Amino acid sequence: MAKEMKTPERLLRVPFCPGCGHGIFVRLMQEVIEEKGLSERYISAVGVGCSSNSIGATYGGNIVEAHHGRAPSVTRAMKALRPNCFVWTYQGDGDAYAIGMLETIHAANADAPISVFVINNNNYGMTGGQSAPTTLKGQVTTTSPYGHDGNPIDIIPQLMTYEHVGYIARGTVTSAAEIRKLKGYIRKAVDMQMNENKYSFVEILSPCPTNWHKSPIEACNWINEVVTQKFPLGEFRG
Ligand SMILES: Cc1ncc(C[n+]2csc(CCOP(=O)(O)OP(=O)(O)O)c2C)c(N)n1
Ligand code: SF4
Ligand SMILES: [Mg+2]
Repeated sequence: MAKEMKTPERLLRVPFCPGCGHGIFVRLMQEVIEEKGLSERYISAVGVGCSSNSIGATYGGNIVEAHHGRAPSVTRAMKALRPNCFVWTYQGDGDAYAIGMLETIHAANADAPISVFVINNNNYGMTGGQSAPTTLKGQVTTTSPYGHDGNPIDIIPQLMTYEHVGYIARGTVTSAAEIRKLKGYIRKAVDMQMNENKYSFVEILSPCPTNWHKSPIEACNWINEVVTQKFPLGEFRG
């Protein structure tokens, strides 16, 4: 029989929209933290965005809301003070690659022993679906009603230039198989920090059906057929 989660009722209270990928990530992270016996020994800094909604759903560890984009810097300080804790960020693509790009780059370049998890849903979800640095060329958003005319930024080729970075992967939540794969990436990111004292990074391509004006299934299909062309999935380091 599958192991029962200790906090299902709290997870059920997480206020994400139906079909959103955020809740799947929160669930996976909780499972991995439990599996690895880190329930009483983790600290995380959450970005400003729909990830902020998770704070009420997590338990046993210390969660802080970082200033917008600053979660990697906040967690670097946490790790320095609590080296035995698993320390991680949970950010959106706008948080990590727009206002927080500086922190994202410097934490990786410094090989800071933290784990960075970024939900990439190709827009600013929480504030109503504006264009983000990850918005695809031609994508319709509330700030690009005739189609976005910029080019999306893929952070992974940049992170790959830092030879010392321990683990880099991109997963998604569009099927049971992909979710299982993503859970493996999360486990490896945790291990890289806790066993090797090195930086790890996992980006998660995630549906935002509300702002994409798609059904959950259409949103997953769009990720599989279109988004992954620009943001390829897989393990790139580690
Ligand atoms: C300093 C500052 N600038 C702008 C905002 C408005 N704001 C709140 S969340 C957000 C972006 C959220 O997008 P993302 O990080 O991609 O997270 P998502 O909600 O899509 O998961 C912005 C711009 C803010 N709260 N603080
Ligand atoms: S607005 Fe988008 S990212 Fe935010 S909870 Fe709803 S579906 Fe998820
Ligand atoms: Mg986003």
